[in-house]
Amino acid sequence: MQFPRDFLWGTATSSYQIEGAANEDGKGKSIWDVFTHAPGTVKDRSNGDVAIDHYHRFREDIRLMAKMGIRNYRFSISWGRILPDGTGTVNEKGLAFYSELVDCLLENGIRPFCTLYHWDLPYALHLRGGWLSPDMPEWFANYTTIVADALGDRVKDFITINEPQCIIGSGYALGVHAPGLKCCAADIVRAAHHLMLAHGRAVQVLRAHVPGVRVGYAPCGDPCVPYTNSPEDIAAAREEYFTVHIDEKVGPAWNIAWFSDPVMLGQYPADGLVGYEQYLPDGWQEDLKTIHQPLDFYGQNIYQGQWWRRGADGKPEHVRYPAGHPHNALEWPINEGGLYWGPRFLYERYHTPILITENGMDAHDAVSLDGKVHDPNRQDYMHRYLRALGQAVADGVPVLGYFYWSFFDNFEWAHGYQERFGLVYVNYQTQERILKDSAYWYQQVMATNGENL
Ligand code: IFM
Repeated sequence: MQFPRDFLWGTATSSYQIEGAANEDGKGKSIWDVFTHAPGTVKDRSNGDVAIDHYHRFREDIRLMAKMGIRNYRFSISWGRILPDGTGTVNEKGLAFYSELVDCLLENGIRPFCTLYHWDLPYALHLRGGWLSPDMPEWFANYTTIVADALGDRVKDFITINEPQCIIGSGYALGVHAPGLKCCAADIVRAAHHLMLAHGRAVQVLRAHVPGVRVGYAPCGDPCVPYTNSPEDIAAAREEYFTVHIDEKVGPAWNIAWFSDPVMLGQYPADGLVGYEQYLPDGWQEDLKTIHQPLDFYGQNIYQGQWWRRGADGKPEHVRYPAGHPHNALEWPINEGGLYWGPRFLYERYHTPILITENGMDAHDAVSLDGKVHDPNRQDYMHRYLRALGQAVADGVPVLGYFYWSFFDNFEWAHGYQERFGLVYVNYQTQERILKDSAYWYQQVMATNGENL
């Protein structure tokens, strides 16, 4: 497959999932520190207190990345390491950690991509209302200013918020992620609006404080994949992908258009407004000007895909997977069409270059008798998905890069440590790292710029 010469091959992680050192060097508690210690929140009763101890091992971890040929690395910052109370006094040790991390990446020839928010909200801000508070956009802008001023001389690539749908959907609607709330649709709409306003404020801050910055957003959601390549099915899948269904229980929590149209087009989708305009805070139309900031790339996390076709009644119709359809360890169906149609539909709608900020496969990996970790399913998954992405590129979709989730096995939120997404196996007792077969395979993909796919 042919990928652009400057295609960004990379891997991604997030702070709470790898760092550990939950209570060290002045870090404040995040909502995940509190949530994981409450009974019944995590499947294997684990938490991120130690995780893979990256906080103490980052130098060797980065050397491992460099050895593998990784040239682009997406990490996130723990807001509470820098501002233990979310606002107010800066914890210099927390800032120093990220500054050293960035230096180490650059020394190893790795370009840092910094995500400002990957779910670990300072608990102190949650107690002040969290995403339900209209003050969140300014708290986030203040935090962004501190990060931009500290790292912006070396980091030029920023992602504001990771998976807004998951933050609101899992954390505020279903209550399965921190902070564990089950809000009504009115509060969900309000929290989502504050989140998008926070994104817009962060972009303004980054542009003002970081010369030469490139900035994007990283939403998620399963692409609708046409069941056949007929024009009818393609149109039905596109229509469904961007439709907002009115749901009085979870509101627009999982929707693509609701979370991306305001950011990318400066307007809420009209079909969503029919049900949800009543819940938007006063002044929402004015806020759209702040929410809608020009972006350098549109990031998207894509793992799965759902089949859709044109039904006999003329409406989009969901096509269920047959028995035995392949899926990952979390039961997510494998459908590589998502990495073709997702970028294609998103580019058609938002006219902004696409960056695949996450894609990956989790499995029940284990160390074999030969001491290696053989993960042919992950390799096959990546091969299929990357071929689909290469086809999107060949068909004219500007895709800037691909970040595999995740470099390491790590803490998978409410699922704990049972399922593994990494290219690098981690023994959670000894903290030993072992490159899986897929890591060696991905090394070749990166080295040949995808020509071996
Ligand atoms: O581990 C998560 C990550 O934090 C956000 N995107 C999906 C990944 C796999 O579930």
